[in-house]
Amino acid sequence: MVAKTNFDVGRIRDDFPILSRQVRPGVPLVYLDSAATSQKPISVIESMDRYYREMNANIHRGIHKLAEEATQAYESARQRIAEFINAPSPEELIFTRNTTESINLVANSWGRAFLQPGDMILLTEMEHHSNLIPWQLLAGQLSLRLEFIPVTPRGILDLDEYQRLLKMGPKLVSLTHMSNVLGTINPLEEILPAAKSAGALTLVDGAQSVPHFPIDLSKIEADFYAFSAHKMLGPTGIGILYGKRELLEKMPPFLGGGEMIKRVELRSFTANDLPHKFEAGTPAIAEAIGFGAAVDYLSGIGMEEIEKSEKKLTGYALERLSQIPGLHVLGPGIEDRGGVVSFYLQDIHAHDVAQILDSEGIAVRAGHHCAQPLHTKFNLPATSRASFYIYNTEQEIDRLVEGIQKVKSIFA
Ligand code: C6P
Repeated sequence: MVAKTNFDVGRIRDDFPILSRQVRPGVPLVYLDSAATSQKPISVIESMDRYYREMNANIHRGIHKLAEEATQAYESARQRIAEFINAPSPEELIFTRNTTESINLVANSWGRAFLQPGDMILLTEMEHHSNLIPWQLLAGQLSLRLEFIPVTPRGILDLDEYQRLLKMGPKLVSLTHMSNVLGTINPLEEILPAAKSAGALTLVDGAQSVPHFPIDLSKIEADFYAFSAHKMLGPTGIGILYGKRELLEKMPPFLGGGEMIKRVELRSFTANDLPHKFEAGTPAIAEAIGFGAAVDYLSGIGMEEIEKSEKKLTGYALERLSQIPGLHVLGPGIEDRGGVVSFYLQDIHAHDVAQILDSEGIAVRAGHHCAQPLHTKFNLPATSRASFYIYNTEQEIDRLVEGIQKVKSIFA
């Protein structure tokens, strides 16, 4: 049988109108900031436009035709996203605003209901602030204890230390699947079963993983899994919290209001069934529909193909960047990482690097990337970061390398 591949970067690029724009006259865009947010294909933009033009109505409430169509489109998106990550059922997927809100939901609902003073939450040193601050807030309010799996100088988790920390009996292990700074893909197949054996629940921050490689929740034994649409070709303002049904059933609602109730009296209410129990108020309907279109687009290409092509591109970037004297890349080798490459140049501030690259039309991120403790650990105030997605090419990496050479020549 001839191997079938839908991966044709030229064709893919044609689906993203923004990629053909110039940043300034004569300076074409090289977008290397997809870890911050990805660009959107026409199919996603059109799906939201169609909703507003043809079926705009509130959902789950009306009995008229438009309300019926809008509800169907919204729930069909949930169904397709559930299939995309092979979740047991769509009712275990809660629409939130983003990964940050998904984690805050768990901290505030599960955390407040089930944690006691002195209980321990185990995080890692490579977490994004979204998986740090909600726990710091809760720890302050409930007198919890926070511990951290250390990151080694190579940029991977110290799993021996993890085993030792597990003996302290954490109630929850919450960690990122892929670091937004180091690119490290954490070995969940080792980490999650060990947490379960130690009696801890697990939460995985999938903001940087779901967009880039296949996620199969029937194999990943996570109790909670969070991600955002906007990093995987979808719109901003919508994300997912997956939670195991038996946990979500036991958790109290996070926000109160319309939609999350079955019956209300003046002094009490009965919560709605899953997933509506956690979706108070009018949701982001157009955004959910756009999210559905985004997973359709990714599935049309195939997540295995996407993973393969990003590995190749990242390998190329690592090789080219390693040839630049004075440039240091953070994180492990290609075997343990995804398409995020943070780097620094000796004696040149990351913001200067990003600014000069921008003058060449190259969009990278500079700063601590919302992972300040990790930068402090590596003794760096900031790094520059190039991050890749399905529409990037080796020619764009070459432009990045030329841009960095220009930075060096200016500061020489
Ligand atoms: N990281 C970056 O440039 P939200 O903003 O809620 O959609 O995603 C938060 C988040 C959580 N975890 C990880 C690992 C992330 O990378 C992010 C978002 C962006 O790296 C914006 S700060």
